[in-house]
Formats: sequence, structure tokens, C-alpha cells
Amino acid sequence: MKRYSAFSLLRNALSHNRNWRPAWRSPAPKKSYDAIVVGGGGHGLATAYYLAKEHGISNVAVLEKGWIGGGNTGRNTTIVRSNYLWTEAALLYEKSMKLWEGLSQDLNYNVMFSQRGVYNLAHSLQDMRDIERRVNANRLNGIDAEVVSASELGKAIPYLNVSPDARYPILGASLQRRGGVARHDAVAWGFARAADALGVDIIEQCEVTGIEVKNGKAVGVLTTRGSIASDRIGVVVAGHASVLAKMAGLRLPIESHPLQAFVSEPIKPVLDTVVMSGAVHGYISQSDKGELVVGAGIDSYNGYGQRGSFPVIEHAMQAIIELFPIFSRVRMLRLWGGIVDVAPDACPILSKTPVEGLYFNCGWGTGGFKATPGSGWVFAHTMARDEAHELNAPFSLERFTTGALVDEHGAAAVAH
Ligand code: FAD
Ligand code: PYC
Repeated sequence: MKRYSAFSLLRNALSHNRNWRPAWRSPAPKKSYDAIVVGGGGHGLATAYYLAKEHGISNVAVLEKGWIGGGNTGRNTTIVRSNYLWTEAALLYEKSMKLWEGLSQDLNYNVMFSQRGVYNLAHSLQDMRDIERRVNANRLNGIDAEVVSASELGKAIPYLNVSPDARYPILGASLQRRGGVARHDAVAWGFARAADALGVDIIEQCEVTGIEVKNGKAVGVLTTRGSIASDRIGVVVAGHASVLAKMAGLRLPIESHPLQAFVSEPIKPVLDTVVMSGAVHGYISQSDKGELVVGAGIDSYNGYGQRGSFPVIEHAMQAIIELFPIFSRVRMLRLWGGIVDVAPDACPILSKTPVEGLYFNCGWGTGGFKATPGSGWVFAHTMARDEAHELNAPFSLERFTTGALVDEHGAAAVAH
């Protein structure tokens, strides 16, 4: 892959980027493909990349109705961690963590993965017990996790209010040191560029409006740019999963909710880790540009509008000021919303469907960014071999009829 020198950056700037080579092609859709991935978010792009890289299936189209990364991938607060309670979930997220740890090198693209640690705070004895239980479970699964006391927190995180006189006093926290944040756009761009280099067609401004099924088998899709045939179709559209399922006559156990996030004006470096609190229900980190990146819970109603309501904004600010009173003086700069796809057990669906050749990857809810590489990796396996990998076998649609749910509401934590 071509590398850009400082001189080439200067030349491009002075020529108004006229000679800038696009990082991926912009091909017209072909009549048919060996595989189609619907949705050009991080998960869809990662799926296409691993289909080509790991399974030699490169005659693949990624169909994106807008621009790549314009959905939740480009709207999330980028917290990456693998500290889930149950073995099934923990191993899936840990697979992802391991891929994150080599992702910039693998894609030859800096996704700015920064392992600055993630703290989950406890504000009651019951919180502490839950945290200790989860830390023990993580360690039994070989995942780094530790319990830290309030006084250790006070030393590690300046300005965090660890006073026993706080309204919701902090008793301690769990810490995953390998957790952290990444640059969300770079993840989409890195996967897109690497998939394109392996022959994948990334087709933006191409909305899927129908899924064609004949004799119980998927045979293609209808799009705003014509019909495209394929007998292997993976749907990876996050908050719109139910809409796409309906096109194939299926009904998913998914609810779509708005989830908001906020950034402040940039300030000097003041917070070098990620702090989450499920009790006051807010979380915060600081971006490399200096903005405080803040979020809280979902808006409780269902909808597809990419904006949320005022009470959640107020609640998020209350939570952050409860944790860091000093931030009451910082001005918020902007806010936005995404549409998250929440399953009843707060776990993803990575599954074959009753329609042969049709696969769904959804249900990541408020927590799928951290899973981007791992999700693509296991979903590519499922699409290529028409069977689940052992890591995603527990996350099939069947669990909603057998009752084998993997309840991760505790670890999904703050945003649910
Ligand atoms: P998306 O990035 O949404 O991609 C789906 C794509 O499908 C979209 O680009 C959309 O345009 C496209 N599409 C939809 N319908 C069609 C159609 N008919 N035809 C073609 N294309 C279509 N997760 C974390 O792990 N950590 C966090 O800190 C975190 N914070 C979050 C904060 C916010 C405010 C939000 C909204 C989410 C957050 N998440 C977080 C969740 C995370 O963003 C998502 O789980 C993850 O990004 C989903 O990725 P995706 O590729 O599946 O979906
Ligand atoms: O899944 O860690 C997470 C998360 C934090 C904020 C939104 N989702």
C-alpha cells in the first residue's frame, strides 16, 4: 500500500487535493456477487475484509445507503473493553480486543487504538459485589481485570470526586487496563481501504429496498441502484435490522432506540482514562483533540430519528458533574444521536436465519463498537461456511426460543 510522505501531504494541500488518490474505489454495482454485505458501518466493512482475507471470498459488495461510517460507527463514544460477565460474551469481546491490539498493523492504517484503561465505578455495597464478581469471572477467562479502592481512584484520576460526602459516594471500581478508546472514523476507513485493496466493491449511496427470496433461499437484493444477485447475503445495519428483516418476511427480537452523545469545547489534557458509572448513569473520556466525550443512557422510546430528547441531555450532564464537579465550568459544544438495536439479553445476534443464505449481524445495542473487528471476523466465518464459529454459536436466533439467553445487562452497563 502506498505511504504518504510529508512532501506529498504538502503537495496535495497546495494543489487543493486535486491529485489525492481516493483510499477506496467507487465502482458501479455489478449484476451479481459471491457475497453481499448490507451496511457499510464498521461491522459490515470488517465482515467484507475478513471474507476476503480469511476465506478468499473477494467478489463481495458492501452496499451502504449513505456514506461509510455514517451510522453508529461514526457516532459512538468509542469505548473498547472486554469485561463481560458470562463466558460466552467475554470470549467474543476478548477475541475482538486481541484483534484491536494488532489492528493498525494489520490494516496498515492508524486506528488510534489507545489502551488508556476503563474504570467502572461502584457507588454501593451491591455495586462492589457485582464488580468483584465480574472481575473474578473475567480473570477466570484470562481477561485482565482488577478491583481498585476509592483512595486508589483518587490518586489515579485527578478531579474525580471521591469524597465520602458526595451524593452517591464512590466505594471503588473495576479497572480493565487493556480497555480504552479508538478513532471511530479511522476504523471504518481502515477496513474500507483494506477490503477494497483485496477486491471488495464498496458501494455508497446504494440503499437496499428489498430482499429477494425464492423457495426459501436468498437470491439477491433490490437497491436504489438496481437489483443485484447473490445467494449469500449478510445484513449488518444496526438500528435498521428490523426494517431489513421485514423485507425477507422475518421478525427480530430487536428494539431500536436513540442513544445520544456529547462533546465539550476542547480543553487541556485533564483525563487520561475512561470513567463509567452505571449508578449515576454517565460516562466520560477525553479525546486526543481535548474535547470531553460524554454519554449516558438510551432514550427510552423507540424510533429511527438520529436525535434524542432533552431529559437525557440533562441527566447526562448531572451524572458527569456529580462525578467531576470541576467540569461544571466546561461548555458543551455539540451533541448527536444514533439508533441502537437492543436485544432482550443485551447481547448481539450473529446468526443464520430461516432463509437459506441470509445472515443477520445485529443487536449490539449500545456496545458494539468495541466488537467491530471480532464481529466481522466471526460473521465472515458464518457467511463463508454457512455455520457459526464456536465464538458466535451462543448468539444465534435460536436462543430466543430455547431460552438460552446470555444476560449481559450488567456489563452493558451505563448506556442501556
Ligand atoms: P452502523 O455503523 O450503524 O452501520 C450500519 C450501516 O447500515 C449504516 O451506515 C446505515 O446507513 C446502513 N444501512 C441501514 N439501512 C440500510 C439499507 N437499507 N441499505 C443499505 N445500508 C443501510 N459501542 C461501544 O462499544 N462503545 C461505545 O462507547 C459506544 N458508544 C456509543 C455511543 C452512541 C451515541 C451510539 C449511538 C452508539 C454507541 N456504541 C458504542 C454502539 C456502537 O456504535 C454500535 O454498536 C456499532 O457502531 C454498530 O456498528 P455497525 O457497523 O453494526 O452499525
Ligand atoms: O459499551 O462500553 C460501552 C459503552 C460505553 C458507552 C456506550 N457504550
